[in-house]
Amino acid sequence: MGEVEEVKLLMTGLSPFAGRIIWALKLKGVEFESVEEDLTNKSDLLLQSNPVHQKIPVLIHNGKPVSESLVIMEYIDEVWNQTCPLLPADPHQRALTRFWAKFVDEKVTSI
Ligand SMILES: N[C@@H](CCC(=O)N[C@@H](CS)C(=O)NCC(=O)O)C(=O)O
Repeated sequence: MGEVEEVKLLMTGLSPFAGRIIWALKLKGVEFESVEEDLTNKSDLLLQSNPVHQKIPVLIHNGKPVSESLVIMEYIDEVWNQTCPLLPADPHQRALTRFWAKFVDEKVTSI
């Protein structure tokens, strides 16, 4: 992409949901700014960017927020599509990947 991009990630260092976004951005070679959130005292930026869940991670790309880590992963894959695809090309393999990602998330959050 030619234009200057602003990519900001609202996160905490311990969050596995934020961790997967950092992993994806690094794999794609996308430069980004990490903004560490205090979840006991959420910033106005977080509350405005993710008013529904008020959770990290939130990716803010050129001022536009995207929430929910699996949604963010697919956004990253669609925007920075020149390198290192995150999902397989085959539709059935993609479906299986999404199935297991959802399964893991449901297990992690049900602990
Ligand atoms: N389904 C969300 C889960 C994100 C999540 O649970 N984030 C936690 C930190 S690991 C959070 O922000 N918790 C703050 C709260 O629940 O108020 C995703 O995949 O992004």
